[in-house]
Amino acid sequence: MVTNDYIIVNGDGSESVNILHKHEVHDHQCSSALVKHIKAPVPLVWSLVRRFDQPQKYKPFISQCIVNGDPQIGSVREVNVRSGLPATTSTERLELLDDEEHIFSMRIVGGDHRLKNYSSIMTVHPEVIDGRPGTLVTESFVVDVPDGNTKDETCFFVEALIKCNLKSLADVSERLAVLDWTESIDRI
Ligand code: A8S
Repeated sequence: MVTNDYIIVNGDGSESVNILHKHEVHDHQCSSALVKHIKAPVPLVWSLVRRFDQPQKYKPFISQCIVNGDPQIGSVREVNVRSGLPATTSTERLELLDDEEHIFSMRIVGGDHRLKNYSSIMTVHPEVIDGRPGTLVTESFVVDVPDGNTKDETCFFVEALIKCNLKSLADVSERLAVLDWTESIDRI
């Protein structure tokens, strides 16, 4: 068993290992972490990330999502995936939602796709970008390597999906940040 050490570079340039992104990784599993710098403040980015019931607000491959009742730890969502991917549905459980520390974690518990025992964690940290409030988002995951695939193939596939999600999260957040900014100009 190995662990996936993930180093985060803090805004002041110092480095610290973020233990949240250390996963237990077994032999038949793969794991990695991705980061995205977003030119929008933490409250705005977090307001999108925290919505367990609305992943389609920023995830481009999701067409619909249904949660029964108010989302809370242990809630399960049924997600419909857009056509063109090797999947149509996914059943996902909310594992952790911390509004103070800005931590979101989910686990995939079913669906007609090949990602078994997938779990992921996202953390959202403030940083300064071009002298303005920005956000550093880190997302890491662990998943079983499906029969017939290699670790590298599995990592490449999942990383590609997460990169799309993080790019879209940045686009949506940055668009909303500009809207807020122009609205405040209108009020002057
Ligand atoms: C997420 C992360 C992932 C989602 C994957 C990796 C998925 O929704 C898609 C294609 C698949 O083959 C698997 O945070 C699955 O959403 C887009 C249906 C789970």
